[in-house]
Amino acid sequence: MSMEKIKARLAELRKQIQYHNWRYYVLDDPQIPDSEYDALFRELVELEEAHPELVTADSPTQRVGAKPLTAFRTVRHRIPLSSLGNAFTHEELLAFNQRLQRNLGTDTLQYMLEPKIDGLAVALTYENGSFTLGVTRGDGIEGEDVTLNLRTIKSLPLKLQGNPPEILEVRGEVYMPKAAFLALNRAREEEGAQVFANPRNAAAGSLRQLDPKITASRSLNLFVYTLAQKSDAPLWEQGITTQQEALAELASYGLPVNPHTRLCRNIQEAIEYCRELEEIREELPYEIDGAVLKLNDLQLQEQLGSTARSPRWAIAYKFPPSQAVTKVKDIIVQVGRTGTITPLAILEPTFLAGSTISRASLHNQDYINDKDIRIGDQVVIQKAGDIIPEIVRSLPEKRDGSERIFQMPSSCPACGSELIREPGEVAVRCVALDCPAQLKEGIAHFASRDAMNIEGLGPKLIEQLIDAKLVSDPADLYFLTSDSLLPLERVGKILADKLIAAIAASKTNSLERLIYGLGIRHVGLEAAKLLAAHFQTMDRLMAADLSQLTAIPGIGPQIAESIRDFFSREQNQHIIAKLKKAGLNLESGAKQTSAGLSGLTFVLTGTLKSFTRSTARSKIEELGGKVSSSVSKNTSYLVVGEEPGSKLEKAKKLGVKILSEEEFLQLLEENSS
Ligand code: 3BD
Repeated sequence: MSMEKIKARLAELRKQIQYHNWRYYVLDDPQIPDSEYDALFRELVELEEAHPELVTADSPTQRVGAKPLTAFRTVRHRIPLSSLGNAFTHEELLAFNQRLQRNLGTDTLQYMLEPKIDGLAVALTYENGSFTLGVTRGDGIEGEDVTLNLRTIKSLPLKLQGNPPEILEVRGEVYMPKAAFLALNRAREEEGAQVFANPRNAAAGSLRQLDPKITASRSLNLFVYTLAQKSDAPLWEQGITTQQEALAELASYGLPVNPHTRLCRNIQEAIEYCRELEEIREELPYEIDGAVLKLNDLQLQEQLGSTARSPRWAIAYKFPPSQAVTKVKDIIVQVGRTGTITPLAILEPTFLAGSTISRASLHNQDYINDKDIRIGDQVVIQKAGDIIPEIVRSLPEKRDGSERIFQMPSSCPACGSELIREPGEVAVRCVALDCPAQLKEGIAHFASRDAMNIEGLGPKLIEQLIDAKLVSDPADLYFLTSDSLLPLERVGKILADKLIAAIAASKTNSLERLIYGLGIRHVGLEAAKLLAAHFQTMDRLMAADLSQLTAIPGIGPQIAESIRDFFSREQNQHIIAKLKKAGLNLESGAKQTSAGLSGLTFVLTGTLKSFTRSTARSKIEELGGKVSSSVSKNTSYLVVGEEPGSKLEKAKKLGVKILSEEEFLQLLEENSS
């Protein structure tokens, strides 16, 4: 074959494959059998292999890049991405319409309706018809460059059809189809990996992979809904005067536009269509959580403009929570950190509004009695705010006599001590000071992210530590040695060293983290911050009386009472004394927050033993320092972990000070008390 012929054949094959991709992935209406498509694709691959110099970036063979990225680049959006106001009832939609009619002085407003895809917003740029940039929404101002991952989405054309302009920017939603989500979670469960809570999280996790090969294996899909920019002139000067025409234009380029969009001539039609969409919601192969109403006329859109956050001409109608019927297989009780005993319904796993529900809190005996929920009952479930599963009501008419009435136990399921119900409270609690279940929850809370953030100290390990009697309060953690951990099952030298290092690193945490970590009833993160800022030291907090506590704005009598109660217990005073002895930071104050590391810029390289990059970063930032990703002459310190990268060389060349992990820990310690 002559070179001319080869080029012509390549062009022809690419064009045909692009066309059939579009028929298959965008229109869902293939024109040729898979075998024929495969033959075309194979021919293209072979011809490109024989002539690698003729491979183009927008060739259909080039969806999955060769090597993984090391990080995503941050990109500023040329045109920011807005947010969207919400409506939860039809009345709110009528009010929205009235507001627009009043503002525009007309009573004939048409709306374009689109299903609201429960995915992730992205901005796509095409230059001269080729896909060149794809960025996540991020905060609307800046996002991450996920071009390589988006290229793996089969319905996303690498090359546009028709006569695309020099620059085209479109926005849309990346999502994971329900079936792909269920299959992915099934596979992850088998591998023992963490399952995703819903398709949206799965889509986010898949789009955030540094290796496009992983993204490619995740069956992501896409719908576009905004023509943000076509060349430089306003759209209506280019013959596009409505959202409907904009969507048609997008479709004409071969981009995937949702087939369930509809023009409604007035708000009544729009509301009716919202109802229809809700009816077909379950049958759709992807999750939608509502409908988006957009004023169809682009010039009227322009006239209305936007508030600081969102356009005045559009609104998202959110479906009311969807419900399902399932069976209560069992009711168990859990012991919380403060000894509260909560009953929990174990349900026949059911897929509802984006995730599989297998348990729902029943709160207390009164709640169970009021709703007459029995073990074995069929019940109606829904997700409150679309997140927290709850039982709406039981279906007594479905009973067959085998159901059992549940009664809260009179003794603690973990330690056997008698449970009490304080006057005026619905909750039943275990007040045993040495209840292992409470201790376990208490330590887990102490180690949690917002508290002392001890990495690697998960529920399993905590249980082992308590069972082995190595730990009977949080302060005991700081007296553990690597050797004392070795007898524990599945704990080797490396893990033990890592854990001890992570525990030691937490000694320098801020006072507010420690106060929060103590798990004083009613003292959340906010209250802990107030207390640390006000008292500055643990000693002063411990000595404070009720009136001193309630004098702080934001600390009410209930919190104050609870703090007094906590510190009046001898056992807790003993724990604080042990923490002091272990050398924990028990002070806050100006020195720590402002001076500390302020003015210093750190760069991290290699793997740190004591914590992950993000924890190291937050520690530096907590002390007022900055973290940068690249070494320059302005870098104050390069912190070097194991297997450092090229940054080490660069730092040496520039004469930047280099810190080992140990030196870095020491620096943190010195600057935090
Ligand atoms: C959809 C804004 C406007 C162009 C602003 C009117 C808020 C996510 O199917 N139209 C749609 C969908 C989302 C949209 C707009 N049309 N904005 C739209 C949208 N058919 N989901 N969104 N977004 C996209 C957001 N995302 C994350 C955090 C905050 N806001």
